Amino acid sequence: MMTKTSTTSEVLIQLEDKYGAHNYHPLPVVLSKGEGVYVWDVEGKQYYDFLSAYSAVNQGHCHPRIIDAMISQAQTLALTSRAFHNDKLGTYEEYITKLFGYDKVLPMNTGAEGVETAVKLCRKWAYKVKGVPVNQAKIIFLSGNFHGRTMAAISASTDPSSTGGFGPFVPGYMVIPYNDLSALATALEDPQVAGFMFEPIQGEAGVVVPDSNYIPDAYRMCKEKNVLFIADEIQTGVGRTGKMICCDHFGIHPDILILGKALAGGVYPVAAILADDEIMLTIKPGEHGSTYGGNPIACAVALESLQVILDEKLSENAAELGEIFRHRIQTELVDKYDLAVLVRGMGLLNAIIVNDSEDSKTAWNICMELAANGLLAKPTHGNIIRFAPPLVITEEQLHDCIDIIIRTFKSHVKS
Ligand code: IF1
Repeated sequence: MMTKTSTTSEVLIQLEDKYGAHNYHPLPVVLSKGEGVYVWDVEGKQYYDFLSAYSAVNQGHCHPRIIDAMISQAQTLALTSRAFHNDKLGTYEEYITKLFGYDKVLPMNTGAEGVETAVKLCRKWAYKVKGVPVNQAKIIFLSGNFHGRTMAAISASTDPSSTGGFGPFVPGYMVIPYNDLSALATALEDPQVAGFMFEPIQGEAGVVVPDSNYIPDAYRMCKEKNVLFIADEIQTGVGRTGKMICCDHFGIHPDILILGKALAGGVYPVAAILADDEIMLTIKPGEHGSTYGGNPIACAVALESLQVILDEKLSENAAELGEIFRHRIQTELVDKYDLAVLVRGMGLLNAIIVNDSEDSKTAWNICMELAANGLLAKPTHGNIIRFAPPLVITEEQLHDCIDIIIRTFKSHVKS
């Protein structure tokens, strides 16, 4: 046996372990460089990135146009606060509202703040427009949801690791089973319900896709009860599922749309809450905001990030390559090897379900082997692996990646 020498990676991992809070358990890979679909670790090993920072890096790592936009804005004017106007905000606001078809946008920074904002906006609308008695508004959420880490977000969570030890929670929430229209019908009987917030595909739950009629039927039912249809497209939006937003697959226009992550191409925290005037204008000056929200760098970066999605036809690429991914994984892996039970997803947001229990280490072990073979992916639960490469991936690169995935699963079968 060779004596193990301490690598740069090990030293850096130990540093994080000693001085950083222990709120994560990452794969033991230390990345120091990224470009397009690739990242490199400190030892110089190259990987395909099949997590894309949880879909923040749809445009690929360090996209030159987005980086240029950020650098030139950073060198000119970075932050003014919203106490003053800035010369980038209005242009960006016009662009994003026209692109997604809304009257107004409210800019924030992180996804969780976007969710908080949507909750506040929905409640304000409930009291000012719908006529719900003060402090009585309720919002419906779905079991298995993930909306972020703040109190408003975790108060909706059904995952004990998100909620355990963090109570008391925000009141006024109803959580009903996912993909269950009769549960929704029952919940909507309550006249104090003001909103229905959902992820079109549940990411953390394991890339769970609802029945094809669920989103359109849920929308219609919410409309009948004058309940706001609030789509958290922080992960599914901006091209990831093969359309600009996932709701586009169903021809549905949410009352409130929350975007984040890839809205800024993975270089800056930018979130957007979009709604029409009847909803958005219920919040008056001084009633909501943030120091960094709508800052000039954020506006320049988000504008460029959206234009890159359109110019490079990244939604279309996600749709086409997603079909190839699921078809090859289905026919060459799932149909042939017991270890892979199922492949599911839309566009380039996909998951493979592994034949083992939720609390097993199998998905983690396969991800370790994938990393050794040059592909980074992340388990969600012990038996589900998410595959979400940057949308700039080419067909040739995707085939190379599918080969790696199939080869890794096969060799795991043998071990
Ligand atoms: C972490 C998951 C992904 C999100 C949706 C809001 C937010 C997220 C639909 C909050 C964030 C990330 C955050 C990351 C893990 C993660 C994640 F596995 F936990 F579920 F992506 F799939 N709505 N999701 O997916 O956005 O405040 O983070 O900007 O470690 O918490 P944020």
